[in-house]
Amino acid sequence: MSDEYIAKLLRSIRSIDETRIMQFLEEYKAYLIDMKKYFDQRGKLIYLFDGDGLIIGDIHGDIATISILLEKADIKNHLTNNGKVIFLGDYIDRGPYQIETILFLMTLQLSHKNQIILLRGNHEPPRWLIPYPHDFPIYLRSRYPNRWRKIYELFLEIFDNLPIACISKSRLLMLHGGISVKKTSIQDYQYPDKETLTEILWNDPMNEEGYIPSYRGVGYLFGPDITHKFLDKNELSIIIRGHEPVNGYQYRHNGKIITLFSRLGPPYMNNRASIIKIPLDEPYRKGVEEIIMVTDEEVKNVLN
Ligand SMILES: [Mn+2]
Repeated sequence: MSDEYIAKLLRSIRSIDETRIMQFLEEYKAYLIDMKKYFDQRGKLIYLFDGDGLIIGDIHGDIATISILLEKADIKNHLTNNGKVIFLGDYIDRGPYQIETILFLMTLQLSHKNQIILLRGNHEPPRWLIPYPHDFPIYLRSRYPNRWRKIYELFLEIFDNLPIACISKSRLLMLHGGISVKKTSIQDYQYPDKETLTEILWNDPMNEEGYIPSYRGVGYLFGPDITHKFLDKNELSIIIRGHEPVNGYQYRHNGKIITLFSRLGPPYMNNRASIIKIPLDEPYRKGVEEIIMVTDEEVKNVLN
């Protein structure tokens, strides 16, 4: 990694060893409970008012690609200029670097408490809805053989306390999967019941009107009519979400949904990964967003 800032953060993860991790996770949990001090947080919903936003889709343990994307976005400068960074969930499961990835993101957040948000993905699961694959506890067990159960337990508590959606002054809605087809008011996202939480973490857009049960076995697929009604009713401009393996990014529902996918490598077939930079405090119109992208070739070249 060329950038000194990222390299320094990555070095600081290594100091979170078996003796330090429990203390680190307790600190992080306390921060989540305190988060109202730093953001306008109402329940599990966060309101953001100013600066540019850098928004990141699924990472699933791909720490190399996310480091390169953050460097490309000049994250150091972005943070100096009061920029915000919103991660859309799915930090773990798949690949050998998932523990490093989530600790890296938590470290980044704790060092910029009023600028960085980690939203919950379906792979940061409630105990009653574990996704497949969920190899995170297996990696914890091999890394921390003596205390992995307690460590996993703490992670699950942390996941339960992560916010699930974020709204900007420009009325962008950021979340992991999709909007609820049953609860049509954004107020219902503040203290979601199990069903609503499931929908937000698992739903996907589809091209047909209406909604149907998802092929994933959990949640729904929702049509452009549902998206347009929801945006109108809640005075929102656009939805930015992750959850689906697209080739970096994809516009859906007449440009009202942007899907971001920010990792590379198997089992997915994409050869580029993207994040987005977008103003949070001026009205959205198509073209204000800047898509920052890397290809698998570029990542290979940096690593070699
Ligand atoms: Mn997902």
